[in-house]
Amino acid sequence: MKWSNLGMPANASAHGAEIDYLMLILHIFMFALFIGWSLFFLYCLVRFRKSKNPTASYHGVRTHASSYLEAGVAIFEALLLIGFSIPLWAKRVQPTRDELQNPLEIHVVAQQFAWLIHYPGTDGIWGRRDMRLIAPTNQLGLDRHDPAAKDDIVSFNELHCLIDRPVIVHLTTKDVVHSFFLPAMRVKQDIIPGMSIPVWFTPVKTGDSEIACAQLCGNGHAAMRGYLYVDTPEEYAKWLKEMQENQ
Ligand SMILES: [Cu+2]
Repeated sequence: MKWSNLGMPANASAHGAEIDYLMLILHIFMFALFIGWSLFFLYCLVRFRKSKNPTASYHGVRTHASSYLEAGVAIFEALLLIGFSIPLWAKRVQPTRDELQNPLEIHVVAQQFAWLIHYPGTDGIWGRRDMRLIAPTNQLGLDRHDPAAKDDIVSFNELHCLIDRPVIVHLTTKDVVHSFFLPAMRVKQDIIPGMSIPVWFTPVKTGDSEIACAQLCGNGHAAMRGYLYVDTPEEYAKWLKEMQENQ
């Protein structure tokens, strides 16, 4: 673990280094702000101490300097938001065609307190899901009578993907708000009831890492832990075969 990772596990995604860089810059700026405001605070303690200021000032400042300063700060922050943050966010959520060559698409359904992971199988079509079919043995409510569902794979807390192949995860929830967090991939996205929200990343290192829920979603929140496996093509094929036999 590098100090510049700020406590995060080693990055394993193509875009992660940029996120880490941004986080580092943000922390440096925050540290500079902290030092600046602390010095200002100390200055005020000395400058306006009681012994030198026995009576309060009832008129306060007589110039508009502070108003102009505040307007300047507001304009600067608006420029940062419009000129920097929004384009950066657009770049993150709207991948280019090159970035998403032949993506692996997966549905992840969050529930209290687990991750249900639904692969469309060889036909590439997700089978029908119906909440009336939800049962202890079918937590996803997958309709196995639907022809598209015949080859579907449902995995519990285990997400397998392939090295160097972009992944799009479509996030939904069965109950409350959860947040899909892949620390090693530098991906975190809230999951909102009634919405399907996509996130994407390209894994560049094989190995396993954690899937965490990053929204306090109930008393079992801390146990809502899954595993992300970045496989070689051989490992992935082997896992798929095992899963197909056990569905
Ligand atoms: Cu949760």
